[in-house]
Amino acid sequence: MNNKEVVRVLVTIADLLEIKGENMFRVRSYRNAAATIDGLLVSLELIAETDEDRLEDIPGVGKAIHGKIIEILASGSCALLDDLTSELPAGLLDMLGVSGLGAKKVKLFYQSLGIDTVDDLEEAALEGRLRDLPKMGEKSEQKIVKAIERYRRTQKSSKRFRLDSATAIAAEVTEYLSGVEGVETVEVAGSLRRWRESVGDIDILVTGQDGTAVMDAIAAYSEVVEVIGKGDTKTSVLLAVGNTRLQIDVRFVEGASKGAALNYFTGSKEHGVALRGRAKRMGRKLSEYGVFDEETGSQLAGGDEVEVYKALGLPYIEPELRENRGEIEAAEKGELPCLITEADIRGNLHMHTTASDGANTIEEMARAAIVTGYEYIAITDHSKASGIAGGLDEKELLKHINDINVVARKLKDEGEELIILKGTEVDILANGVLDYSDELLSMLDCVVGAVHSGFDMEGERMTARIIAAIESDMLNILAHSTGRLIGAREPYDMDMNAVMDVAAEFGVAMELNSYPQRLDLKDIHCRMAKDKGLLISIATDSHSTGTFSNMTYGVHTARRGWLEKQNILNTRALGELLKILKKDR
Ligand code: DGT
Ligand code: CA
Ligand code: CA
Repeated sequence: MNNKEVVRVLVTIADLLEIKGENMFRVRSYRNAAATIDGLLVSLELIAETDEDRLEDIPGVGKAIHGKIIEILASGSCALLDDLTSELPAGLLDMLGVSGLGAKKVKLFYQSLGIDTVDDLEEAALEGRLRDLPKMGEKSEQKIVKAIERYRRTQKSSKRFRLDSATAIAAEVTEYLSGVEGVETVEVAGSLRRWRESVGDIDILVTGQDGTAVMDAIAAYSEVVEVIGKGDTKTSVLLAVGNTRLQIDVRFVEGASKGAALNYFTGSKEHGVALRGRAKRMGRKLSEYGVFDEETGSQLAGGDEVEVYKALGLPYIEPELRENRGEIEAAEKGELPCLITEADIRGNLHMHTTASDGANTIEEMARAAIVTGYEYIAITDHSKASGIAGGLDEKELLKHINDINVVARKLKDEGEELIILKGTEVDILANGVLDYSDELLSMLDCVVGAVHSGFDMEGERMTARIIAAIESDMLNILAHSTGRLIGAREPYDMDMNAVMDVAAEFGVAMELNSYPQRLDLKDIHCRMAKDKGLLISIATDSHSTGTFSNMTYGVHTARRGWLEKQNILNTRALGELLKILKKDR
């Protein structure tokens, strides 16, 4: 249960209570709680895991709703919502999904005309039966018809899936298909192979002896809830994922076409179109079966993807670059970037411990870092303004520094080589001032700064706020700098170009946060940072030892942003890193 899902449940409760005609005071308390949680940057789930009582610190959330939140976090719903949904017609919830229709309008249509489905509402609007209701008219009827059309369209265009859940599901399906008799290779293609931040569906390419057996196998896969289409070489199925559906397209080709098919189905579509245009200009034809000489029809390549590019006069282009953003031109000139790999990563400069909102101690995080193979880490707990995240006040920070030293000494005595940097994730307050004094910040090795409040600030003010923080010259790294949560929260309004220019001037690195719901900086911003000569810190922002593995999402996003080893702060050897972090301090 992420915060957004909790918010959704609370808003639904408020809407249904209002439609039912409950006391407005009660309705409002649910709405207020939802709004507050929507603005939080810390994960309620994580707080609940470590210390449930801390949930009571959420400002403006009373005891009754506090109990509901715990219930929602534990079960995904709560008894009150279950009662409301069984009491009221299910179609009212669909009506609330039509944009422009809030609880007030839905209540009006339901109470006065008995309308309780989107279809009924559309009919009533088309027949002019809504216009005589209070505060309604012909114009508002037309608006509702339009909104319902839009609603139907978005219902159809299926939801996009986060990279981590798609990756996990693809791994299971791949393993399953690999076990089918006669199967030789199973490979993920499509946007997932390009490591896009979200994927529409999962594309899988299979080679082997018997295509029919593969098609039968995927249709019979235990997680499948619907077979959309099934042919000799292509089958599409839907899997149930939570309360939504994820499509899997499985294609079977002969080994002799594998490279070309992989190339075709990896996309992107735009990259494929550009490649086929290039082939044509060379008197060749590129299809999912191979590269062919247009005149003689003889096959020049097909089984191997590297050979496919070669037959088009190009070096191999990594999947992450295939977005038709200049990669073909760069390949032509021999100027493709030498992309960063996970093996280049030496450390991790953003993580939390039980001192603030993490689930593990300094020592546990350090030992997990040793297992991961890191040479250095920075412990960066929250500052005091992030009260809900257990942020440290000045006194607590001093003690924390001492605690880090104690762990560092203990590990050193054991012969471990991990270096633990003392850091903070300091809040950038609404006026751009950092949440600790310069004197205190100077005692730290690594100062990560971030915005944790006031996300709805107007663009010019937000830009000025972040620039002021950079100009304090106390920051080393600007963390998750747009605040977006993929599929859940829009980035805040900010002039990225201006912020990066100032960051370059003050030697501040930008973070690429590896949490699959953040991936912030995103690909095009990484590339912008590279062009401006900024360094990027690819960090996991871990709140527990289990999430160091998210580094892979950060690294692949960096690759989508054309980043190379030298563009990344945490590929540097310790000595060089420390020099960069010290600036002139
Ligand atoms: P997604 O699923 O929306 O995240 O994005 P993709 O890139 O995985 O797109 P998808 O699943 O529709 O198709 C997979 C690949 O197949 C796509 O990247 C390129 C190729 N492809 C699909 N449809 C077309 C098409 O109409 N024209 C061309 N040239 N290629 C296509
Ligand atoms: Ca796809
Ligand atoms: Ca597809």
